[in-house]
Amino acid sequence: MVALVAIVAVLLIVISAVQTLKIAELWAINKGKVIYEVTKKQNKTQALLMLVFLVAYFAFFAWQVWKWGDLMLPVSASEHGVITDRLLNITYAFIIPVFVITHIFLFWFAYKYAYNSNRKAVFFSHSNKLELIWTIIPSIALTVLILFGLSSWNEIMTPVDSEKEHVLIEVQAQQFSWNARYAGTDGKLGRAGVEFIEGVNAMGVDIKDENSKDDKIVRGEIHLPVGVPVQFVFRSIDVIHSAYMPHFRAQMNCVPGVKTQFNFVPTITTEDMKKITNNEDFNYILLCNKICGAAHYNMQMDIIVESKEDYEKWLAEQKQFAEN
Ligand SMILES: [Cu+2]
Repeated sequence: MVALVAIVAVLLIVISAVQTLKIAELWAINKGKVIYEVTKKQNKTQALLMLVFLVAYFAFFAWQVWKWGDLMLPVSASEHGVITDRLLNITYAFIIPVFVITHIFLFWFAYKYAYNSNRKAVFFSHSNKLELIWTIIPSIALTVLILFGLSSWNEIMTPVDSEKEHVLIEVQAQQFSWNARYAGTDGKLGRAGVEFIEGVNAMGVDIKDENSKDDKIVRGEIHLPVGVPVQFVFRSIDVIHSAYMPHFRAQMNCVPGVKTQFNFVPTITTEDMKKITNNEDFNYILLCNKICGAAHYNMQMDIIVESKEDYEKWLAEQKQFAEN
């Protein structure tokens, strides 16, 4: 509320300042003072400022990279993450040179071609050659990016073959926590839905479904075996959330009434990632990446990637749904 009042106040101040300036201008024009003529000196200063801005702009850009570059994500910890990173790097390789070159031209030309009373403009209406160049080059670049993106998307989004060894986990989002359920020894998740939520059955698992009996509900953290495909199924019981696992380059919306899915193969254990990042406290996390309410910022769960043996030991310690 306070923020809203402050925004309205600032807006009103800006509007009244603009109006006052307008009145002052009209007043001056009315009195016969011509106030729109730009002097040669002003013209030169403005042109020079364009150059100053160009240099300051790139210096600020470089400073940011230097200052905060180490806050970027560490190496990808999933197989498909490597593909995603490669796609991102190829995109950067296209757009960063374009960004630098176009901005140099933009501000350099503003400086070079500042108004000069001795110069006459060239009349130049059309050039087929130029049109072809600036149509064909971006078309080729975009086609390469789109084709590469589509093939990466297909590789990433294809669900794990159910015949293949994999872990099946259902993640349920709610304001403001995550619940997870592992398919038991039958490899199947029992039916679940908001209509079955009752008391301790916070995930709304249907107790009557045979497939539910050996399912395992875990809280606080999920464990994943390294090198084994993990098939996630996402649900939400209230609003839209987004399950974001940045180190695995994975993100998927959790939508009420709809099941969404994502899969990845974890490639680096938590212990190894601690060494890679030189951070003893490192932990993989699952975050909500959709602003879903007041405690959205705190909606997270730890992910522990470990050897297959350790994972199986941990899973064996978790209670089956029927035992609860
Ligand atoms: Cu959320």
